[in-house]
Amino acid sequence: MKYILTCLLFGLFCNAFAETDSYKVGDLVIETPYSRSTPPMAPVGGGFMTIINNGSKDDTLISGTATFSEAFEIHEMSMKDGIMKMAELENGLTIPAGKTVELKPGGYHIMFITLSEQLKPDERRKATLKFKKAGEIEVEFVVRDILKMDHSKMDHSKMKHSDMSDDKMDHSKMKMDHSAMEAAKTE
Ligand SMILES: [Cu+2]
Repeated sequence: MKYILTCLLFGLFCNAFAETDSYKVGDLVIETPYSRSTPPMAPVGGGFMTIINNGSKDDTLISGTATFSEAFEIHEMSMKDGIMKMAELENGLTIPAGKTVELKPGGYHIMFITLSEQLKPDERRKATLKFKKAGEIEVEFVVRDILKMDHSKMDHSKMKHSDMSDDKMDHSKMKMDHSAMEAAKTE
């Protein structure tokens, strides 16, 4: 009864909780793959998930393919000297033995480059993840409405907006994520 009441009070949280998707491949568990909705004609989209390695050996997310984009890249976003930078992880993303790695906005993420279709809220999009040891697995990315996202989890404190002026932005690397950033600005 308490649980139900809590759910009524925190409808949003419970809703997200109920949508947990979980996939297993080898010693890995992939939880809640999701993507952020994109505006029409946006060239790129971002993909996020949690990867748990229950094995005794490290594994690596080396590549993947998506049914809705030309390329699938593994990226890292980080703050360096007050500047947001995004770079492809050319050797893939290591999932250490016994550890959990989270792909989330502002950190590691999948970049779907040259989208062949718009990512609309609540739709699901298929993609295949390739791991060095565990092999391949097809997962579905649930598209979350970027306008309804939980901002408390996005850690805005680390995004210094004053530092994001055009002259300081590393355009060579940031260009690809502009669609997402523009969408965020309209909130
Ligand atoms: Cu990226």
